[in-house]
Amino acid sequence: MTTITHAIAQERRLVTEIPGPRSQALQARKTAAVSNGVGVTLPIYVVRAGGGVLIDADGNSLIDMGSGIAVTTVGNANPDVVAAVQSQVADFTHTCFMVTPYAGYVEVCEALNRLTPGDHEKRSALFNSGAEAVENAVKIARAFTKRAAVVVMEHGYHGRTNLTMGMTAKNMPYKQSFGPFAPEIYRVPASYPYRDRGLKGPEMAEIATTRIEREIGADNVAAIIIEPIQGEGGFIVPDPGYFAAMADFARAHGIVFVADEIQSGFCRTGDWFASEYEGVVPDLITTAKGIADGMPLAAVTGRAEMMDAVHAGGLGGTYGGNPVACAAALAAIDWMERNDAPALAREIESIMIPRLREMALQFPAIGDVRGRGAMIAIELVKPGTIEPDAALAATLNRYCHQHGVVTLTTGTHGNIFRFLPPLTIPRPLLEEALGVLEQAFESAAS
Ligand code: PLZ
Repeated sequence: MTTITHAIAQERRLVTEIPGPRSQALQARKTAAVSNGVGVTLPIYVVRAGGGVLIDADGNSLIDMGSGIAVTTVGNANPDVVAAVQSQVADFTHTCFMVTPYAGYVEVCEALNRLTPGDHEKRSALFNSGAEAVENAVKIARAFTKRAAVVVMEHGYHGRTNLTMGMTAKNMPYKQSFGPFAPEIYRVPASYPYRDRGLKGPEMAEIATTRIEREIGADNVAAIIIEPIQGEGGFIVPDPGYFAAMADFARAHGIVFVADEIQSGFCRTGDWFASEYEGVVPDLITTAKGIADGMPLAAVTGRAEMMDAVHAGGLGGTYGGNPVACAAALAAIDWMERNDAPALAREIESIMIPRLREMALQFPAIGDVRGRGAMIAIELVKPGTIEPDAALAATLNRYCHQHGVVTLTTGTHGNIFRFLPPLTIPRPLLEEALGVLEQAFESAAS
């Protein structure tokens, strides 16, 4: 990997049990002060982070295999981002771009228009969160097409606001007791190669598009919204041809094709955007997470005629494209370009996939190894079947946490063990994390 210097020692070092006494005390305060609705995966309270590690309040140093859910792609507190944020925050913190604008917002939009797939004329608009970007993509598609229906996928995830909850597939924990949801949202089959019983990408697309024609009517559809690699649904990489066939169908019927690249974008999968893998040029693309190294920023980027179909004043919000978040994004994007971040992601894939395939030979509970770049997962099943084993995912997760590796699970069935390391993670730490996972399997088997 390219040599990256780190301010924090890049090591796994446990000096207390996990969580330690200071984290436990903070967790007790959390229980007393924070809504029970806000869950915590691993209650170690972080005081510093960078490279590939998180340091907690007890002085433990844990390997970060989650990047705060695919956010700190350029490394937590990346020094270039820190410098840009410090400089901006000293100049001004906020004006509201809709009241008195500033250059940083325009520069982020220019960068998005340049970096997203396709060389057609584009425009962008900035928001605060991924869910907000998805909502705005729907607003834009409806304004452009003058149609109402929105098509989403089985296993899809798009956020926790009312519209995006309705667009999200999984009930618990995202939707339970929070309805009613917005109307005109329709769900069709996604391509899930491990579970599609041999059906190929184009065949799955045929099933999905036939459903759209029969049950909704293609002429009523404003937008088809797909994650090129599904994130919360289980790191599902569609079978070749599915994603492109869905884009072709949209184009043939005047439907706006939206790629939700909030988790897969910004070099995470070994390309700048995962849509590029199949050469698909989405009409609109939603981004967030990796765009600004953790500062809240999200965007919709797309065809000028679609983005400009909205009346002036129809898009916005008090904080969208905050100047500090924009400064962070410009520094993060610059870092990605200078360090060939897609190549860093591909290097992580080349280390992880062979090692996980080896483990799959040894541990029959690993039913599938998949993913691209630094977005990699294993699907856990009851050996000899494809029956999901969520309990094993939870057991392995606990083992990794207790041994100083921050790991995450995902998936509609909760049985996917996923890896989203920062691209700055030193190679030996990555290998050490995989070693801990191997021990977790051994410990679960004994
Ligand atoms: N679209 C594809 O992955 C966020 C959600 C974690 P926000 N994924 C992590 C959780 O439990 O809330 C996500 C995504 C895709 C949209 C979103 C929503 O982005 O920034 O969380 O609103």
